[in-house]
Amino acid sequence: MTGFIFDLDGVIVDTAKYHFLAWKKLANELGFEFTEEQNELFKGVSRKRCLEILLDIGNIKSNQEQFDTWMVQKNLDYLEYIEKMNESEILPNVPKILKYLKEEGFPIALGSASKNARPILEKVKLLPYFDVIVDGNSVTKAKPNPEVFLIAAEQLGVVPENCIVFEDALAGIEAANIAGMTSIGIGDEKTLSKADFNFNDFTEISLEFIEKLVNS
Ligand code: B16
Ligand code: MG
Repeated sequence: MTGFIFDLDGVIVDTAKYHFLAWKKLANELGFEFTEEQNELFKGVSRKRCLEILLDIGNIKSNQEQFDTWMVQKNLDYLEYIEKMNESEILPNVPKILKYLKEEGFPIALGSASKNARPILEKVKLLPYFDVIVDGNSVTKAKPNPEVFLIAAEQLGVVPENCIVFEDALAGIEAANIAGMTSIGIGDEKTLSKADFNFNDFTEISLEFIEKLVNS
């Protein structure tokens, strides 16, 4: 049996823009600029690691209490943005693929670094498609460590070799490869050149391609 594992941010929805706005607000409050280009470094990276990188960019030193306060502040701002999300923010063709996989009886998991994954899936009404959710609340090691995908495979009851992972971040592609899974890069082919297959987005992925992949 083949199992399918989806990353969230950049694969199912574009929440990177909301992460960016919340990190930018914090950076500005701390007195420095944060650009969309720098935000690229944050994709697929845990919240804690993102704040460490942000503070490096701003050359800001902090004690543990300040660090924790800024983590909470950023998340509260981010939650305000995702509160307003709805189905219109699902990336093109994602529902069609999920529907097909569900109808064909394939087990489906989410494998995301985000601790907000479940409420986001609820907001965009995709939660019922997922048999398993492995997110930032259930893992201790960040991608490229394969932990998130290995737990997803185990919970799906599918051996890693039979799992297919959709990812938009290099660290995620590396995690899938280390796990021995088939990796499908969604986004810039140059950045994601380590993926087994590359597509700009789901509109380029046909049901025939998935069928072939499963039977190969
Ligand atoms: P949170 P993914 C990741 O989601 C984002 O790409 C990354 O920018 C973010 O820092 C991380 O989730 C943690 O998110 O602050 O909501 O726990 O791509 O792994 O689905
Ligand atoms: Mg992602």
